Amino acid sequence: MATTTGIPQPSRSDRFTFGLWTVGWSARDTFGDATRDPLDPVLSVHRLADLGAYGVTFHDDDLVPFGASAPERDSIIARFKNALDETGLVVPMMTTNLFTHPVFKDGGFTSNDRDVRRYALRKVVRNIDLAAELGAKTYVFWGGREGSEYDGAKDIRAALDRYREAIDTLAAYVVERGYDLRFAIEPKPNEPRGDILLPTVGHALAFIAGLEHADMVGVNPEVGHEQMAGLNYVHGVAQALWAGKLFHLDLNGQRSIKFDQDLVFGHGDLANAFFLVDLLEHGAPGGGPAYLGPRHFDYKPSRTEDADGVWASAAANMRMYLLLKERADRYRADPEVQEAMVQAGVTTLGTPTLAPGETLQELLADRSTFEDFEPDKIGERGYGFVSLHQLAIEHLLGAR
Ligand code: GLT
Ligand code: MN
Ligand code: MN
Repeated sequence: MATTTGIPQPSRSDRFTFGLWTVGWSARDTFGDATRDPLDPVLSVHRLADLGAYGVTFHDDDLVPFGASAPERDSIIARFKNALDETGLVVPMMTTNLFTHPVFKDGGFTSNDRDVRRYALRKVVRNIDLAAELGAKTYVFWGGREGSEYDGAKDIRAALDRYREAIDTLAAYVVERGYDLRFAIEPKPNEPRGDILLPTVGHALAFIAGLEHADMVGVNPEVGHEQMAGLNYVHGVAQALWAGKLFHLDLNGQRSIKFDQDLVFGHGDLANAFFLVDLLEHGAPGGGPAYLGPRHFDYKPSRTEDADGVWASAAANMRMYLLLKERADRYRADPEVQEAMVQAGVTTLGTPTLAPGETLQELLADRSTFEDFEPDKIGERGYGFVSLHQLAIEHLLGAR
């Protein structure tokens, strides 16, 4: 919905969601103290609802402080549920904090200490029960502490065995309980560990293929995490879609290969963000949205921002997405773009290389594919990719 200022306003139907840990980050970093007070999750629910969000997501410890007693936990959850009822916000995704407490300094599922691994499973199971109760459909696993700094200190093959054991055990629990919940593994190359296991979308997909309940495990790719590895986020998301594994996603901004910035969506590589929105909104075969899940923001309001700045930055994520969606819609509808796509061959890549029913023997017998093929002549073709990209950028800049 556009206002008179031309800035689109989010509404529930846009399905924007935020982690409680995003707006709730009090901005403590490696070098400095917190610059903001902690936020009451109930306040966050109300503020996000006022801004037009659809839901919230959280780690167990974002809502219930680590070590709270059972009665404290019950009353915190009851108060939180009340806020959800008052606002109509939903909880489509939940996750576990297996990284803050010192006990997880060497990881949760893959700690060298077996007692820690057993405790990690218990912590997750308890929160999976809450996720099912709150109606979450996706349970995320971000293994930020699953990794190492020293190659001799971690047996990576054993660690992967333990990772698989944990996910298989938890998946079996979900199946046994009959919960309507799927798992999504979130890759990240490094930070906080020097090297994290399952560092990219590709690593995670390969890991998932070897799981007992592979069908219920997908990925939760984050913009900045792929970009920290120098990778193209749109490619990663596209491959996850291609594999039927894009169960959830974390939108934010990152400027090149450096520490995890968690900027507002689109405040990093804007052109990549444009093509991501284009893929999500128009990437289904034959057009239309390729991804139907929540548009989840996992960003951090920068340390420089005060309380007002927190909500302004939350709103900025949604505005960026909607602005990019508007731009992508116009890009797709532009006949010049459609013509440029034909010229570039973008549309013919969908045609199978072999004709229907054609065998390799028939290809070998087709002289036009080799004997009469003229590589020098065909090699002269220009693809016009730059012109097509220029049209995209002109749309992105609002010039068309
Ligand atoms: C953590 C991390 C995020 C993950 C969250 C899920 S928490 O802040 O930086 O990328 O998505 O555990
Ligand atoms: Mn994330
Ligand atoms: Mn991040």
